[in-house]
Amino acid sequence: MASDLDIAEADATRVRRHPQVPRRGGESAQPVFAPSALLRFDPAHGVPNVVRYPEKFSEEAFYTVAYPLMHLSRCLEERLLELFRKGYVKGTVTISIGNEGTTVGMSIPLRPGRDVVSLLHRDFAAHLLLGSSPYQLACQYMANAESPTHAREGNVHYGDASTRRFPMISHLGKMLSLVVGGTWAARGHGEEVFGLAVIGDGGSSTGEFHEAINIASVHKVPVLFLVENNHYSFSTPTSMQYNCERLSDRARGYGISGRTIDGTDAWLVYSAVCDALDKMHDEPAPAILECMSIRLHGHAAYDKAEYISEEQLRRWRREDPLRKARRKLQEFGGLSESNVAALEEAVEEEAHDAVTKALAVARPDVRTQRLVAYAKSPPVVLKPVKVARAKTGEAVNRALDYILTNNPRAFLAGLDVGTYGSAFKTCKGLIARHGPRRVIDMPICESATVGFALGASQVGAQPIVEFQFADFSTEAVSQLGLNAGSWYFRTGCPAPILLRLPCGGGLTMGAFHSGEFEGLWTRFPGLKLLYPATAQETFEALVAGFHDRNPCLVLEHKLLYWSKSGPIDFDGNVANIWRPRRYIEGSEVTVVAFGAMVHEAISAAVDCRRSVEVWNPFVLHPLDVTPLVESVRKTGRLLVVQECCESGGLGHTVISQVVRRCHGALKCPPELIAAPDVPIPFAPELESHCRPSVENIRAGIERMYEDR
Ligand SMILES: Cc1ncc(C[n+]2csc(CCOP(=O)(O)OP(=O)(O)O)c2C)c(N)n1
Ligand SMILES: [Mg+2]
Repeated sequence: MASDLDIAEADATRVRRHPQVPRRGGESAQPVFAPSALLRFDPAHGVPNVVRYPEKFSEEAFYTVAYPLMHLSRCLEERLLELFRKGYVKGTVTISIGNEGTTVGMSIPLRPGRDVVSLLHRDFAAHLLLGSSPYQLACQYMANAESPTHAREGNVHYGDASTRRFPMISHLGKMLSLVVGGTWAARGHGEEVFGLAVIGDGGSSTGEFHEAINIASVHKVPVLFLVENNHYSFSTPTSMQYNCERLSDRARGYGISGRTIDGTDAWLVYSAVCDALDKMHDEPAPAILECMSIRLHGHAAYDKAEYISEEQLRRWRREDPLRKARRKLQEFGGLSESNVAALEEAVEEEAHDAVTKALAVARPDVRTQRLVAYAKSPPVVLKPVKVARAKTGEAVNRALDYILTNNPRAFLAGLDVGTYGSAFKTCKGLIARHGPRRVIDMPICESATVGFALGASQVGAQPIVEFQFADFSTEAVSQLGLNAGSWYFRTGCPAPILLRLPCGGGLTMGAFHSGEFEGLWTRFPGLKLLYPATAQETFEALVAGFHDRNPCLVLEHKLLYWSKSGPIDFDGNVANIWRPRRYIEGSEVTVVAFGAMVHEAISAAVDCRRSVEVWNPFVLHPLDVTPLVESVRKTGRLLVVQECCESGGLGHTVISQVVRRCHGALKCPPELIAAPDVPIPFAPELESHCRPSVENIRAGIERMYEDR
């Protein structure tokens, strides 16, 4: 056990002097200043050896770490800009020159691999502080064979998801909710962690900024929302961006604290971040810290910033955080000009070496690069489940209960899924059995809810998200389709999230509560999509989607919830779930249908003078049509039924994929039965006119026998 003396000593060292720092005025008494020791970037461990929270630097020691890093960042970025102009770096280069004070100050306290972080496009130095070497960053910008994203992403779209430094996507604001989810989940697992979510003055206008802060505040998640306010969003001045005095004023509206500081003063930023972490430590809650920063360049390499006056630029140059830090280093460290110059020379050499080494690396080789969108899922065998008869909605409830019972890190989030039991009552009783921490009523914010789930999935949680209606999943197109869908491809880390979409028409709910959207969601590589039609399939789809290591959407047709029932006999073999389903065997016509249309197709087939085979692909994405092709080779006729409008569904894809593989077997052109290309009408007469019916299907089958 530690003695009182040990504890007193430990307290005394909490505010630390860096061992390399010569004391004020003591330059000659110390060994020659050793900058390379301050900038040790070991690729194995990756992070510079600096004091992290809760330990704190003294101001004097702070600059010995901050200044070399700021200088290194600037040297590297200037070099990368030059390489962009020469064609070695592609894409958009948005550099952080002018923002080094904010980005270095904010990231020094954070614990790499522990705190959950999302950085922005002006945070180059923060990557250096949180685990990337100058060489790795140079390779990333050059998109070469050693790029840490395997050259799949470029420049600032970079991080390390495995160490909780989530890589930004272009869509500003979208990363904020991931930090909230990751921090929430890690703390739920008993970890003492904080989140840092960085955003610009422009990005603060996005809906996700509001959604993410709101969730964090409701759930008391200690995330610091740090706004890098550099007065411009590309060319748009802040006067055209918002109408409050300070962006930190918005904190009041969320019931949290907010503060605005000078972001060109690295020590001030560092101290403010440490203060915020202290507060969050005592009482977990988010906060907004607005750092008034500057941009000493155009928005990106191509932008000459002609919209900023010379006078303004002159003022900003006087505020250059690097020059300020240099002065402080000299003032506090008592370093002579030659000491500082030696330090800078060593830093410049470090930057030069990294870039030179990266320039020598080969280009990525298309023959060896495996461009894979999906994470592999190991085979899982689970407890079997047998239920004599269950309604489809009950199958949902049983599957969710089964998942939550057997997976302590699983949680369900959605609108009204708690006490109310969700809009269609499929979640009834789950909150009573599993508690409010695992069955969570979310605010209305579909995009941030998906982001929250994605972030949580990165720290070992197993999220299930219910969209109240599939129609509202359109709110999360960028978050789910672009961010979650490409996550594995970009980061190499799986993103296991189960997403439930109660969908479909027939309930007289009109254009905004009746959609299916299978055509939309199959647009995104990296997502999986299942569409069950029976109680058994529904149970299986949810279990399979949950155990998959990719974001997996399950379409649940609302009409089937309480109108159709059947047995559930799950043998526990998850791998076996991922296959198309055949309901009726036949020899003359292959009918392919999804969701509720399966039941219409079966009715049409049963009472038909032709021998009809009915299939459901079940896994709509990625689609494997092999069994359908075999069926069409046998029957020579293909008819696809989809509930949604002709141009919005998957029918054309099924037809094209099948026909491309067996067109020689076809006895007549394939048929597609779909709703007309109009929004789903409200009145029952109009809706049922649009929805494909048993009669439509039967007529479609007969058309295939007509002499055309
Ligand atoms: C949602 C979205 N719309 C448009 C863009 C294009 N874009 C990239 S950076 C940028 C300006 C961002 O301004 P700000 O948030 O203030 O950050 P700064 O560039 O000033 O650091 C814009 C409009 C984007 N990335 N995301
Ligand atoms: Mg800005």
